[in-house]
Parts: sequence; structure tokens; C-alpha cells
Amino acid sequence: MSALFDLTGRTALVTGSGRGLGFAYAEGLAEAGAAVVINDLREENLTEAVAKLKAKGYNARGLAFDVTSEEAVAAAFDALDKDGVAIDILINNAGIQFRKPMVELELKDWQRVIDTNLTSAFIVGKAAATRMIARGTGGKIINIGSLVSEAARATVAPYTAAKGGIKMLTRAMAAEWAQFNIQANTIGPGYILTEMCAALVENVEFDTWVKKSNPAGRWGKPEELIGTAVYLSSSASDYVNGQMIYVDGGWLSVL
Ligand code: GCO
Repeated sequence: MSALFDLTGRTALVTGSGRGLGFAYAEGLAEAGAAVVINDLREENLTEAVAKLKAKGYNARGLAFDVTSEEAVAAAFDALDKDGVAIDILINNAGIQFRKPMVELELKDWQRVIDTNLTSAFIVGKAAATRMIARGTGGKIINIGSLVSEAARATVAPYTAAKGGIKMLTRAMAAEWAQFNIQANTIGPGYILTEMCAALVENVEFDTWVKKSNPAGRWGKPEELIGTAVYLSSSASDYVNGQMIYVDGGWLSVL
């Protein structure tokens, strides 16, 4: 049975994986046997993340590039090509949050959030899929959505639009690339205890709301996303395509 989920011999790129959920995905995939490429813009995060994985005996390397820049992504994939590193699994995780009522929101901030959370998945997805198709090996793409792919929340409009877009971008990828044995699926994390949510956790009213509205009665932990990430990266999901799996403690079921 474990062979179904074994990632030995495969290489995964996880964008925005210097810390937070990205790091949890990368560590989980490494534990399942994959070699991992950590991506982050901040060099110190990158160095620290790679060191942590290497200390556990995992095969890890760092690659700093801006996921919103087509030139930077092209250069990064060229560098991987030169080193003979083929990406079999891509997790488009890089993301930012920016909370502001829409009537006060400036276009530049809207654009920044859309670029980082949605357009990046197209840019990096295209670079990875082009190579998977050329090699004829197939591959796995996991895009990261959110509860707001489904249910909007005030003050996070660009994030909501981007995460809704991610759900359908994933289906577009499945529609075009299933014929090349590429499976593209979305993970929708619920309210998880990460740095991105720190302001929400510290807000007593919000924290109480999360605990009350979620049938699980608590926030999720980053490591609770790993099983789904490994499943969608492995042969166990070879006929699963264009799906969105929420890992939310049941929150959407009672909405
Ligand atoms: C926020 C948002 C996010 C999402 C999260 C859960 O204000 O930061 O609400 O936390 O809801 O991605 O899916």
C-alpha cells in the first residue's frame, strides 16, 4: 500500500516554502521520499529551510526567484534544466494577504495580491508543464486555494478573487494537460495556525468566531495539510484531476 504514496525518485518544487504552509508541504513531500526544491524570495528563509531539511537527511536545495516575474521564473527553470533537475511535482503555494475594505483599496495593492496569488500559478505552472509535456513523463500540479475560493469574507477582496480564480485555473490545467498525464488539483486549507493568520489569531473576536463556527472547534495545524499534499503528489491520485479538496475541519459543511 505505501508504494502508492511513495515519492522516491521524484522532485518537487514548492513555491513560497521558506516558512509557513509551504515549508510544511515541502517537509511532508521530502518525508515521503521526494527531493525538494525550496523557493522563497528572502534568502535567510531559504537558507534556514534548506538547512532544516538537510539536517533531517532529506534531499533539498534552495532556489530564490520571484514567482510573479516571467523572466525570473524562466531563469530559474533554465538553471534547473542546466543542473539536470526535472520537476515532477509543483506546488503553487506562494501567496500574500492584504486586508483592507474595498472602497479604500488601491489598484496597486489589488494587482500585487492577484499577481502573487493567482498569476504566479499560471507563470510557474506553464514553465513546469511545458517541461513535463516535453519529457513525456506527466506530473502533478497542486494549486493552493482557500476557504475564500468558496465563501467570501469582508476586507480580503483581491485574495478572494485570486483564490476563486485558482480553483478554476486548476480546472483549466486539468482540461488542457490531462492528455499529457498531468494531474492538477487544488488544496483548500481552512483556518490554519500560520504567520499569515497571526493577526486573526490575536484578534479575540476572530479567534472565538473561528472556534465557534468550525465544527472541529479549533484552528488547523500546518502538518494537517501534509497527507492531502502527499496524496495529490503521488500515484494514488493518478485519475484524480481538476478537484479541490478542502482541509478545513468541516467548516464549509456547516456554512
Ligand atoms: C484572511 C483570510 C484567510 C483565508 C484562509 C483560510 O483574512 O487571512 O480570511 O485567512 O480565509 O486562507 O482559507
